[in-house]
Amino acid sequence: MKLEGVELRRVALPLVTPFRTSLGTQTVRNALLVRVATDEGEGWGECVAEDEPTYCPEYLEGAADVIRRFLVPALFPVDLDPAAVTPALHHLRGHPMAKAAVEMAVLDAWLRARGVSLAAYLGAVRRSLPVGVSVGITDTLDDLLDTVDRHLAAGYARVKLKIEPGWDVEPVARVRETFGADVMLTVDANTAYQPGDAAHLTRLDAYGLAMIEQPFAPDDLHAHARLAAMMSTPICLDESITSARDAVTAIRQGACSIINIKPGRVGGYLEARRIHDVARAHGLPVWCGGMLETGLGRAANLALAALPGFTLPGDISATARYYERDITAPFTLADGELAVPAGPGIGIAPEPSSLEALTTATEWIPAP
Ligand code: SMG
Ligand code: MG
Repeated sequence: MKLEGVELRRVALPLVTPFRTSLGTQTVRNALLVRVATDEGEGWGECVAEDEPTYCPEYLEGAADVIRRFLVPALFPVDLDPAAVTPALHHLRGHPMAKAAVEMAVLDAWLRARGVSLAAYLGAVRRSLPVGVSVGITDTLDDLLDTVDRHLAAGYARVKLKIEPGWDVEPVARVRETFGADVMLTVDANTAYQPGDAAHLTRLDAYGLAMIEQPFAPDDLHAHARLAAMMSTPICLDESITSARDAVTAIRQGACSIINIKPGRVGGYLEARRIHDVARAHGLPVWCGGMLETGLGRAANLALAALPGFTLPGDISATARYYERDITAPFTLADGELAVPAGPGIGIAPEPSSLEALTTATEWIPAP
């Protein structure tokens, strides 16, 4: 398959409610879409980098620049198939989210041309999935309880609370006592704690959490391993894991017993599958993380999350939890589950009128 040109498209999707984490507050999702035009048809990818380099070093404008300046030019001469993308970009260091967006678009185009779904290509074993919801930090505990109540009523299988120092034990205790022991509850700190906070974090053991996600800095596996030895609550890593090799290192060091897999963070869906494979070989459950994706990224994440090792509900919520209007048809919960797209490629494409309405800029990168 030959690349004929690439469109970079910025879209702006206002969030239905502000999303506050230990990293900051977001009110709009500015997303970068990558449309590849090839001799076999087109495909769509989504870059999950955010406006600012707070979750990770990448940011949206930087990702657009590296895609335009380095990634796309490196792919023009290549006879493309999905597995050829990462090797062709290997000499360019870092920028996993930019690379993942390009790989996703190539996957979509290549699979579409062959009539194969991403789910089937990756090895999915389920057609629909129970999913979770990530609940931001709220102004008051009452707001938090109202939000959790609404999500449980909608049918979510797991609730994740964002935590930070000063917003941890009390909200967890209140949610647990209000909604009971049966709710699958987790917390995510997005690196907000210091190793010296370990003793404080062990207080969360009293609330039967399914996991605590990324309490410490991404490069501090040692602090996570030490906490794992102190706590009965399983430790899940997100920011720390950027490749299958990282995953093996973290598992060997005892730094985690669960992994949050985000294709963007690890450089694409194929590396994401490798992490799934090594975690499974070590007996670790994994789940699919979320980056407030548009319907494009969510469709692809559902395909990944349908693999057999994804035994925990992911951060793949219904469209209504994020956006009033998405660029694709909405995803809706049916009996607490989201359907895995079954059509060719990622199984969904933007709806032209929504895409136009939400687009803020487009740019065309022609073949030389
Ligand atoms: O897409 O539902 C979603 C958001 C899930 O909480 C979510 N993502 O660390 O896991 C995480 C965060 C990263 C994005 S907010 C900085
Ligand atoms: Mg996380």
